[in-house]
Amino acid sequence: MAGEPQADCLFCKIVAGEVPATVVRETETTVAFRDINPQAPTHVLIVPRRHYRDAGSLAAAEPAVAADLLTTAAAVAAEEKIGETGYRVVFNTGSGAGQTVFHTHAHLLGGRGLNWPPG
Ligand code: DGP
Repeated sequence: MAGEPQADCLFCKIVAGEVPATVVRETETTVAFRDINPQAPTHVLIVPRRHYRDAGSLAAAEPAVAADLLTTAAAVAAEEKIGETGYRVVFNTGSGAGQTVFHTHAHLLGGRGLNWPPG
């Protein structure tokens, strides 16, 4: 059921502490941890504690938590001191857009120049 932990979900397991991750920030509704395969000097994933498959599903069910993801991303960006040079927050949605883990997550990328448009 949407919102409930999924037994086969990697990010549910990270949220539960069952799979190790380098956690950089936790709030009541979100967990932020370093990506295992970083694409920039700062590459942090921000996930809701509750399970939704993508950003749109989360926003429809719990809009305040969707906003919390962005607030947490901004807080991590400030801690990592990437705010001045700029950073990117990305929600890959669907396998065609590169989504491989179907638990909502924002990618926070920064610490290097970022090209536009993305690939
Ligand atoms: P996406 O492709 O948008 O679904 O992003 C999934 C990201 O998750 C990808 O950048 C790699 C990261 N990732 C996959 N497995 C693990 C893991 O076990 N630990 C951590 N920290 N990140 C992972």
